[in-house]
Amino acid sequence: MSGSELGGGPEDLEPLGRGLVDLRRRALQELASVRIFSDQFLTKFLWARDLDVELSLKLLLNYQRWRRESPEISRCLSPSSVLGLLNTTYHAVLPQRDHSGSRVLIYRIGQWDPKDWLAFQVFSVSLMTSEIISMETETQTQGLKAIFDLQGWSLGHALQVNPSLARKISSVLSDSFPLKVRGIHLVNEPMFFRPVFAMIRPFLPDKIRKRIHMHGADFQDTLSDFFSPSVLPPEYGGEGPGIEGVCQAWTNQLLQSEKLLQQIATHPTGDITIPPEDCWISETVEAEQLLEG
Ligand code: VIV
Repeated sequence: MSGSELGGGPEDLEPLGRGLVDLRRRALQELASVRIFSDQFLTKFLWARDLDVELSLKLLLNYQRWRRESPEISRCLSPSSVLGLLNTTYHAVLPQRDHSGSRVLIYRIGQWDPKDWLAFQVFSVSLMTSEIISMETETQTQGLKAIFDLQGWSLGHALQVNPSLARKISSVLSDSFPLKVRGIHLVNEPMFFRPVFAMIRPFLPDKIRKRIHMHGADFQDTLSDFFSPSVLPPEYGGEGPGIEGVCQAWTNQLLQSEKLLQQIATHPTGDITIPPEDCWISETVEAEQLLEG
């Protein structure tokens, strides 16, 4: 018997709708101080876990915990504060998705001068981009692929990636941010990047490990097995728009999102469709309610 024959009841809703009902109930149970979650917000967690409610709930709880435990990154989402880094053409989201609809991100680690920018500031760039692209419906279902160009990786970079930061990197890659990581491609990685990778790898689940590809210096031969030339900039063996232009365009996109990112950073749950004061019961409000009641 199909749901529509039964009439009424949540079994009538389509899978996403049913997931929303269940996830909201479970999430409000687990997070006692939160009063409300929007459909828009919960949808990100459901798609990131293919509508599995228990896995989505775990991801939502991990996201909340990650934000709490990494305030130096999660509370400082301000593109203008890292404009100097962005202007070095460190990062871009390519204008075109790949053949499967995944977003394609490029990080040019060599553009990051570790004397000028601390690792948590560099990390915040990734978090800002992640927050923005995770609002896109197609990205929610098709995920992302990231290319890391490690040309210029130095001891100065390596020294900034301590075990605590390595843990934070592996957390967001595996189960603390509502985005499907469909591929990580390292290009131009030098030999002495290996010890840093060895610090991150043990914390990654097998599923993600299998999606990490090391292409080395001859990356042009193998990167094209994963990305069609029409998508990639010429600097990465493609025929798309050049890297400088795409970095500048994404920097502009980030700058235009300054207010939005600021809201996310200061919001108690990150669900900015709900006004912060309506979203959770703070201890002071609870105390006031007790007095009133
Ligand atoms: O931030 O889906 C040692 C991805 C990344 C994210 C976030 C999300 C995400 C794929 C990362 C990748 C980059 C937030 C949601 C982990 C930030 C990294 C910042 C540090 C400071 C860069 C240092 C260089 C790394 C290079 C290799 C990293 C790969 C093994 C991922």
